[in-house]
Amino acid sequence: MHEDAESLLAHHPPQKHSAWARYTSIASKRRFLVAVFSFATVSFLALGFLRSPWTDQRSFTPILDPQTSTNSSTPTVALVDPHGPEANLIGAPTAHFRDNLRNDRKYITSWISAGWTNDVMTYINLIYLAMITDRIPVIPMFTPSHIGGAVPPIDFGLVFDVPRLRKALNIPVLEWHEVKDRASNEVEEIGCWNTWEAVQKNEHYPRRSHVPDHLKLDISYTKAPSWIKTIPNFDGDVHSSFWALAALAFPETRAENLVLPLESPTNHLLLPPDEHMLCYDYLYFTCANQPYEMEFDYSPAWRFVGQHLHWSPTIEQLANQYLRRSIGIAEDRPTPPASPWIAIHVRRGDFKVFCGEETTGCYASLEVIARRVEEVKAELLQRKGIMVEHVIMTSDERNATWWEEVKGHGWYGVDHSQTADVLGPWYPVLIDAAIQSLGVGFVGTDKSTMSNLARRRVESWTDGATRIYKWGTPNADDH
Ligand SMILES: Nc1nc2c(ncn2[C@@H]2O[C@H](COP(=O)(O)OP(=O)(O)O)[C@@H](O)[C@H]2O)c(=O)[nH]1
Ligand SMILES: *[C@@H]1O[C@H](CO)[C@@H](O)[C@H](O)[C@H]1NC(C)=O
Ligand SMILES: *[C@@H]1O[C@H](CO)[C@@H](O)[C@H](O)[C@H]1NC(C)=O
Ligand SMILES: [Mg+2]
Repeated sequence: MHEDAESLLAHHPPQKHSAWARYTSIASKRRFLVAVFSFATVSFLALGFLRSPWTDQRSFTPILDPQTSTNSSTPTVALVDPHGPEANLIGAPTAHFRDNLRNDRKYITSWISAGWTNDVMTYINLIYLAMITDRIPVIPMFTPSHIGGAVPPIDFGLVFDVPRLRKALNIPVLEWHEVKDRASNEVEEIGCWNTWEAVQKNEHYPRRSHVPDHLKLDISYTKAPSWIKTIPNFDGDVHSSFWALAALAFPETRAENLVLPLESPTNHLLLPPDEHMLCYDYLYFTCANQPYEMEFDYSPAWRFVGQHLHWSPTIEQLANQYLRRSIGIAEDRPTPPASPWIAIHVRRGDFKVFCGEETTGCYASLEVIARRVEEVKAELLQRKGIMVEHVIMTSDERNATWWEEVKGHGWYGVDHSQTADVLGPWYPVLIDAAIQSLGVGFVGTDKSTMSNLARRRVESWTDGATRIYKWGTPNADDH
């Protein structure tokens, strides 16, 4: 047992009727059931009835869809994606998620809890952790943050092209609404790992998220061991390591690290971390080698997952339409290849908090940003022979005078005056994020994850030229 468990036991010696005693009795019942189940599985395997779930999932062979092959006179072969819901769930979404999980598959999930881009990165981390643990990622919805807390959630698959992702990664990828019926009011209990309390000392609870409320999950959390922390005993950082979290996904390390869980808030149950639908409270602060790793070229989460996460056709079409409208070409015509464009992202809004005492010279001036724009243009001309014709500004700045100055530089803005009313409050940010990533170059704001992901996309998708400008003091970007 890990030292945390020992010290916990020392402070709470097991007694009859204690929470620990109840917990160990639940855990041993579960172990008994697991033993029976494993015996059944082993005998099944021995008889050769069960193929390894991975042999048929890893190869991309078409499967005959039984529903469409019933007409024997016309042997229609429907292509069922072996990495999609049909091949990896029992059937249509069910009222209880457990009723839809296949016994020959293992799943993994997690929640989000920050700005939208941070949440995108968190789901990228979830999918990467799924890859190294050989589990199927089940991705929840996006919940709102900067766009207003009352805005309804939006599906991951509405924003990103999930079928394309599955094909690129060659693994199954599922969304929660495919597993559990969105309309279900059934509250379900589940045990999850609490990583947040293992990596920081200020908040004495697992990371908070609205996702479990939407999914109607009543979670009993088990505190993860402190050795998941990337920089041991360092209070200044809260990252955990992918492979430390992965170790907890396997039975031996899991068993060695079970400690008394927290009661689930609704039904007051104590549950060990689920082995079928493995779950962690929060994966934003997760890295392989160093904190905030997605800013670095080698980031495995970016290289193996993030770069393959493309916009859904809907979002990409909207971005192109808004872009054409902003440049002033007919919306239904393709962007002429002869008119290459680059995007800028100026992140302001709540970034004011980083300014502290610095008021007037904190945010970079447009002149400072223009230097980086010129660098990007020069690099594109020199390296690729591309003449940039249009510069598109995206920003959360609302000051109309500032936007006038943007136009004064000959740069275009994106007109979102109708977007939220016509399409919904999610769309200004989704369209802007797509526009930022689809040009031949990009200039973004230091410290912004939204800028960083745009930079990485432009680099990965078109080998484009990118710059990130620094800010915070009047001379921050002088170099
Ligand atoms: N529409 C729009 N919204 C933005 C822009 N920049 C920032 N925002 C809003 O501010 C949020 C910033 O949070 P996040 O996405 O986590 O990025 P970060 O805070 O810059 O790291 C975004 O999700 C948007 O809601 C922009 O250029 N356009
Ligand atoms: C079955 O195949 C026949 C012959 O092609 C066709 O006429 C019929 O409509 C099909 N029935 C169904 C239910 O698809
Ligand atoms: C708006 O922007 C202009 C130009 O950048 C600036 O001079 C002015 O102080 C800003 N107004 C506010 C209220 O921040
Ligand atoms: Mg953020």
